[in-house]
Amino acid sequence: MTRRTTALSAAVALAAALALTGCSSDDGGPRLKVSGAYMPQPVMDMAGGFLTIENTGDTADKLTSVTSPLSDDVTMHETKDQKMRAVTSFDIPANGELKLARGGNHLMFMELKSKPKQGEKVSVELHFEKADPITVDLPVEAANHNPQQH
Ligand SMILES: [Cu+2]
Repeated sequence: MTRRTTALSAAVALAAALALTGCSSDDGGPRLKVSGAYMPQPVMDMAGGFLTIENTGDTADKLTSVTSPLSDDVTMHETKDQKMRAVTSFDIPANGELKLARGGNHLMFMELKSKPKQGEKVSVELHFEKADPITVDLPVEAANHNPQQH
């Protein structure tokens, strides 16, 4: 009885330890960090989203989907020859970054449930092939905001 209880509590402790370390990838997996996120204030019932995902891990990952309370229809777009095209994923290279910026890759929010104004925040959950999902708040900036021009 005592022995069994000990084994059980050891298993519970181990499970708790695993849960604690579950998000930080010391196992050589992708290590992702999001920066520079923003959404230009939407002028119609659609909006774009921009951010950079840095991967300091030795394993490549992919951004596979994006969800948000603002829209049930969030897609990933690339821009080629000034035309937007939906893609099923974006590559996040090992020891590299995925950059979503005006004129290039971006997130596309359709049929907005509300129209966020400058100064507000839009919550977005990023889903990856390997890494755990990351939730980020996109600050809403002026409609013509472009950090690259600063
Ligand atoms: Cu687009």
